[in-house]
Amino acid sequence: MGMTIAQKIIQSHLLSGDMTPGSEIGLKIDQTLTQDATGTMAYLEFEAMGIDRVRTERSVAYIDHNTLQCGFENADDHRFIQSAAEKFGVWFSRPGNGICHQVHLERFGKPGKTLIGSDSHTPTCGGLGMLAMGAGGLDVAVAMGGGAYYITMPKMYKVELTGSLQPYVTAKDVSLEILRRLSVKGGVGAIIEWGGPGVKTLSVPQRATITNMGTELGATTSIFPSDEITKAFLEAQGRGEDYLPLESDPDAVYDQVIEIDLSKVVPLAACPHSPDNVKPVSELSDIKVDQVCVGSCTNSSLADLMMTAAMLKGKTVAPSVSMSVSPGSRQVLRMLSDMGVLSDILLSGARLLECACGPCIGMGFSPNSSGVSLRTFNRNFLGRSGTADGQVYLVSPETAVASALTGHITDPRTLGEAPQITLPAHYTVDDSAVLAPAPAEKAADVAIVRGPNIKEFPESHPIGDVIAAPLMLKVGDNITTDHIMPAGAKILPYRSNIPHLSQYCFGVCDETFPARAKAAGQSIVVGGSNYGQGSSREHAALVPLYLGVRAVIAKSFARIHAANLINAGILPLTFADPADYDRLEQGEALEITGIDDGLKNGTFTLKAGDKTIVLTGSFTQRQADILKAGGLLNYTAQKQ
Ligand code: MIC
Ligand code: SF4
Repeated sequence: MGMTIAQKIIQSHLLSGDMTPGSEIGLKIDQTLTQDATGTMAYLEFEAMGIDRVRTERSVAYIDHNTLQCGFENADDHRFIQSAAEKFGVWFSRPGNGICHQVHLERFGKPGKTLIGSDSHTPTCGGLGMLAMGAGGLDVAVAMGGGAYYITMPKMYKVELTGSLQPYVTAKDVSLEILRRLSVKGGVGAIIEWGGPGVKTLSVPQRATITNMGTELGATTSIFPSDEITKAFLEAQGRGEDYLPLESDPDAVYDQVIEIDLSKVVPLAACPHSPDNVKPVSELSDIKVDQVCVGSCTNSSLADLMMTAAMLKGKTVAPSVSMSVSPGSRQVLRMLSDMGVLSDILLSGARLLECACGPCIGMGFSPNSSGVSLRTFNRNFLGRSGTADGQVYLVSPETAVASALTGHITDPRTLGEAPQITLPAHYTVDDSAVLAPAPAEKAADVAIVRGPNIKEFPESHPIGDVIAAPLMLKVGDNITTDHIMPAGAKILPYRSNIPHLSQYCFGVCDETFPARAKAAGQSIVVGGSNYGQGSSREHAALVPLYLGVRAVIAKSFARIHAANLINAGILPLTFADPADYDRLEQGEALEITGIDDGLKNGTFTLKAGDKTIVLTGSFTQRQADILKAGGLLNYTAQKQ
């Protein structure tokens, strides 16, 4: 039987397991990336594992999230990561060099290789034909040490593209179209492969926008073939030698095939507060816009910003709109400047922000009270912008600029002819902001610089046969990691200080949770379906662990979060009958019994008063051993 692109890469990297969907496989990881908001923890974990140097082909540490330095905390973390990278053999991308996914795509991603990153949008490099996945920091630390990365063998979905995009319709609209069709749960347990004749009409940056936003479908990852367009991109980046052609076999079998005719896609917007709440832009034209932000790892490539500049040229942003532009990398910024088009952005009244995540993660540029913000980003979860009642819409750069000019949501096709963008044959390459690690023989001399904001890990406990604890919080469907552990400029500086972070845990749902959980000592959280969607942040497991959460019971879990819970030693269980969710009430005393047997046979018993409820959880021997050891760090230490 023929193979899909992903199956080919998996097969060539398989360290354990068999490739039957649903079973656990261990993969050899060629490259890793970290960013600063998750990286501090990842390098502390790597250090705790006692390994001297990374054993990957390439590991890169980026500083791109926590770049507002309103105190010593972020600056200290940057220094910590820089020194850890130097010592452990990791390349260090300095603050200001750009967003991890954009820079990795430009400079390091390679077709046919595996990449994991402590950031959920790591699939961006799938645009180059790489098997790239988001993971918790601890999983990245293990992979840096040469250990396997374990996932459940995914199903294979194919999106068959035909036709080509109409003027002013973009790869972002394609991402929104698939979110409209499949929802934020539609890709769970699957790898989404993009193919068909329409693929040849999409550049690598366009493909990367699509694989980036595949994360919002809950997919394990998304991937494009590696073809002559990939080759041209790599050559233009001065690294033609990294090219490897890759395509699926003609008789490859997919579990689901979705067809999209690119010529029928229209400008779309994801309305508040979910990336799958998608409507045509043309139906939203009554909505007044207060803020417009162009940037983020989804839409900050040179092509995106050349289009932004061309549309702004000679015009001014409407007086009622505040607009920002954040280039994805220093390469993008430099080339805009060298081409002379940066001034078209500046003269329009847009504010130029640094090459970083910025407003996407609430790191500045929050909207006004109840303000409508149009963003070219990938997530519009409630409160993520930093303004609790901000109304965030996700759109393409073209729709964003058209709306910035008119002051209301505007279909760019109403502006007349679209500017033609011609990408340069060569990108200007300057890797001087990526610092090489110390050579192995000098590594011992490098001292790790640690600031006072770095606090100890929360203590995890081996799972026993019974967990008896109150139901401390009951939440609904699609709870994101931004609900569990919010981000934003005020909280992000404390990513290496779990006790401090804990005050904000579940703050979006119930501000009283941290104090109640701490007072109770031990507790259980109950959620609906797709619990923990969104970010890869392991803080959404480590902070509940610190507050005494011993188990989470949900209708279903998002992939990375479930792995993070197990790694932290928290038991993630699902309802055998989802209707039982309605039988539980916040505050009641719960007892999960038969855990020892359940870890083997997948069935657990929950008692709540006189109710008996069946819970399920299928754990591999490895996962059961991690839970029994009290988390992955303890398990790894015990194995050494
Ligand atoms: C995000 O987009 O939510 C983040 C911030 O990049 C996260 C990582 C984090 O929480 O640090 C992600 O996507 O994994
Ligand atoms: Fe940064 Fe936003 Fe991309 Fe996350 S989604 S990596 S915060 S730009």
